[in-house]
Amino acid sequence: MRTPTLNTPQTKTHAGRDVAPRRPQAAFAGVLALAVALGVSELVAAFVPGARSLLIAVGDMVIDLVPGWLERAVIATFGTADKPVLIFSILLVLTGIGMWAGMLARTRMSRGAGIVIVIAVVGTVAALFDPQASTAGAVAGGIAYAAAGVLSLSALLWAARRDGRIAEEAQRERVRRASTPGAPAAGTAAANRPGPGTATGRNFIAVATIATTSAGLTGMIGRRLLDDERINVIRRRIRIPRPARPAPAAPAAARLGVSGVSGVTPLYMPNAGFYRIDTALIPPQVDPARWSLKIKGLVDRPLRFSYDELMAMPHIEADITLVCVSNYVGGDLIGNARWQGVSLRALLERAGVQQGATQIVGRAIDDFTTGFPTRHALNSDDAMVALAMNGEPLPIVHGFPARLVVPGLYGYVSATKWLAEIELTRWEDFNAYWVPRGWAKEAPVKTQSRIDVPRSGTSLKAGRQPVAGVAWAPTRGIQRVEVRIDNGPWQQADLAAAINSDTWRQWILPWDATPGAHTISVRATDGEGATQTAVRSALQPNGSTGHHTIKVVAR
Ligand SMILES: Nc1nc2c(c(=O)[nH]1)N[C@H]1C(S)=C(S)[C@@H](COP(=O)(O)O)O[C@H]1N2
Ligand SMILES: [Mo]
Repeated sequence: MRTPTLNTPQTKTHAGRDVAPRRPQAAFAGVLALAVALGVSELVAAFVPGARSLLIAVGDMVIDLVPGWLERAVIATFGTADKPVLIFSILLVLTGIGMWAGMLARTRMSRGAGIVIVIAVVGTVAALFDPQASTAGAVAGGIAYAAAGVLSLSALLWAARRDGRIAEEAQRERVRRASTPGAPAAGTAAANRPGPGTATGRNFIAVATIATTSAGLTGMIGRRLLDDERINVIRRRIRIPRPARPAPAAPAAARLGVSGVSGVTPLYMPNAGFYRIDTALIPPQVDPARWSLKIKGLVDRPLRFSYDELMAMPHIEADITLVCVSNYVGGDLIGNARWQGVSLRALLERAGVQQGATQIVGRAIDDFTTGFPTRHALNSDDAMVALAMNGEPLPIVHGFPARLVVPGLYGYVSATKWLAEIELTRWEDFNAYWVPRGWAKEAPVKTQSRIDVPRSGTSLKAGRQPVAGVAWAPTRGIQRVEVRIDNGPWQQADLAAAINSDTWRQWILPWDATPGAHTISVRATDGEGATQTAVRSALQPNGSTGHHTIKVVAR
């Protein structure tokens, strides 16, 4: 029987050939290479002006391309977790692609590299469509991504091959020794059993560790820098001037400061707890020094204001409740705040609104748009370009440095955050972001009421129990709130004093809870005498209707 030794021609040829890495190892290398590339892209996005994080750019593109119904379905399913869900999905897809790239690169490096480059191109194209990116920045980000991905993929596979060769030599060495008398014969299972050398070798572990560390570090550092640190520092230094027209202090009676009524929504929602809804995957980071607000379109004098100019103008202050059209009955996509800024009417008067300018379009830095009838601005003392919210500069997520706030209109048609332009146009000449996605073009906030105490689905002590909550009908005000227990009569609740007709109003009804299960409903009547309908309607196209109804058990 012929004994293979290191000297046989057969093994020489074999030793000369490259040993392909094992499949799982190659797949892992592909995933890791994409991770390194992503980390580098985050870092470039943080340091190169006009560059975008590839992940964010692709995510934003997905949000933009996804049909409106799907976007809403995702928001309905995942709520405000929609963004993490999107990022997670993209990462999942990238993991799959990374495994594929690694497997291809196992036998042909150029194929694996090709896939990395294709991803870089997709990311670059996504960034090029991003109004917040520059061409040079987008391309620089793409090149950095491709280079980092291809380099780390080759390094990882090189290390794996090297480990493979070392393992193979060790194997031959064992086989050679095995051919000595007393050892298992060559070709038997014992001789061919893979030795420890064929497990993931030292070189691969070393390179993979370096790759993992650098992916983690660059990704984390980049993300930290991107995540509003720089702009937040600027923002925190800004001092808000005293408003020329301050809002009157809310009457003490506007708060249900009744002891024992915990869980009632605060009259002013603190900024940190204020709901956030927008299409931006990461909130635009706007440096106020490089920002300006344009007023253009059908105006006599197109204008442009710097941040400092707006801060130096006379400010108004107003309490306005902001509501999202996607707030289902009983939902919490609503908040009340004290806003401060420049009167929208005053700005429009300076620009000179022309005849026929029936629509005001608010365009954001990220190209999101809102649109509403011009009369809402001209008829309102409180509609404004807001610069401050509850006494501080607008938080970044709420539109820093400036946003629109218009009483009585759902946010999606009016409350443009990260405002860049106000354009006057004709009603029929422009449809804002959500309109072609199936939402109403005109969207006044519907009269609604909500039970905050007790919480639905809870059990409580039988006996005296307050039922309390909020009701709103911005611009019309709340005239009456009624509560119905089980199938009893509608009972009138006590109303806290109103701040003004644009804000929500707290209400309370003392209730003698009898033991057992109960259903509690609420309905409000607005300042014009119209009572909320019981008919349940979908969110689309212009906001839900129906009574908020909860179930509790008293023991
Ligand atoms: N730039 C921008 N502004 C935007 C949006 C957006 O997606 N992008 N969403 C609007 C919607 S739908 C609502 S309800 C309000 C929410 O404002 P908030 O996040 O400050 O509560 O912002 C509006 N302004
Ligand atoms: Mo909204």
